[in-house]
Amino acid sequence: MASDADFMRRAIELAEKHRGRTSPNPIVGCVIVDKSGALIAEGAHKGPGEPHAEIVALQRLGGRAPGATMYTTLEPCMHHGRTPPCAPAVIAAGIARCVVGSEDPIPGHAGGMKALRRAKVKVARALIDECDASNRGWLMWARHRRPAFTLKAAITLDGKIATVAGQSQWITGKPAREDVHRLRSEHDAIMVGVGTVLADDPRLTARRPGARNPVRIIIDSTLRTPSRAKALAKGTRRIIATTDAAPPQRERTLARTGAEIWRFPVRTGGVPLDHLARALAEQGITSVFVEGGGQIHASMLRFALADELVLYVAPMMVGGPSPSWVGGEGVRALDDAHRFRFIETVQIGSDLRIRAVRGE
Ligand code: AOF
Ligand code: ZN
Repeated sequence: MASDADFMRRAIELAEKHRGRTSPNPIVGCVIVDKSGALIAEGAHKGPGEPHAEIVALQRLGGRAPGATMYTTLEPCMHHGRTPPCAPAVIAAGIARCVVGSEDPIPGHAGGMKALRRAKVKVARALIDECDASNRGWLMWARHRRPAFTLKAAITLDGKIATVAGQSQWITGKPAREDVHRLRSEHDAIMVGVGTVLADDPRLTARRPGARNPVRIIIDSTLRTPSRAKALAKGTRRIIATTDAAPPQRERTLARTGAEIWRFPVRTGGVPLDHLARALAEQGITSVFVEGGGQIHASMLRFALADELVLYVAPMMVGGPSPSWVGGEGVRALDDAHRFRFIETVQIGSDLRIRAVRGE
């Protein structure tokens, strides 16, 4: 007999197929199981304006599923948004039991579980942590009105991103680099500092078959980005986040590339990343993949915006005073260290991928 967890795992799998394409909506999956324990319908949410996962699954059954159990990775909603509310449709279909993963944190959208109980639908929970993890970006955006940030770096065993002569291509092997392209396509935006643009001239695209390209963001407090930078090539939206200290002439030149120039008040330490995070959230950006360099990573830590780390570690060492992946002033006391908790280590080709989230 398959368990609640098994069916919820299938619902998460259905949701995952649409990762990177639903913002500013969550990814959501749903399965319906009849009284004999047979899976009779599946559904997933494809993006804004598209029907919610619960509705997709119910539609497969003509909107009727008397006595059945529904598994949904997110609490059925109670609001008229781009589409009608789900909880009343679940009740009307005759669902007897609804197993929910994440709670909906948006006031006005939530309340689905309560409405179901009131209508005598049994409500249970399963795989809450897994469902929450599947929508880390969206939950951060919904609760705190900022995107979730993932800091990425490809490093040597001694934590470096280049040799003393500045050589950095390539530290990690091809499989690890392909994995980066997958992660790029799963985030709403990619962000780098102008130092990285000047040093590597990255394209910041997700070069994978069928991949969707994220918004590109360059942090550049004085607008040193060359207008011919590859990261400014036409395609998806390009944002240069700068400060009032940047020369207006540079702004005019860069605006001609079609990039948006976002000016923020000058503060010590360059672009105020907390303001930027709020502004990005207002544009419906729920997840940002930060690819360095060391100054940006250091600032992300300082602004307490480093939610997750993805480090690709190559089995090599370069030694010497070459830069490590986090720059800045550094802390003096271990008590002031930024702490994380490992959530994964896997080998990809000959490299390791280490993932960690902010520790308590
Ligand atoms: C989704 N997909 O499968 C479920 C969602 O205005 P809308 O119609 O696009 O609704 C988006 C909100 O609906 C979303 O923020 C969340 O609170 C709720 N549930 N959303 O996009 C789904 N079940
Ligand atoms: Zn809904």
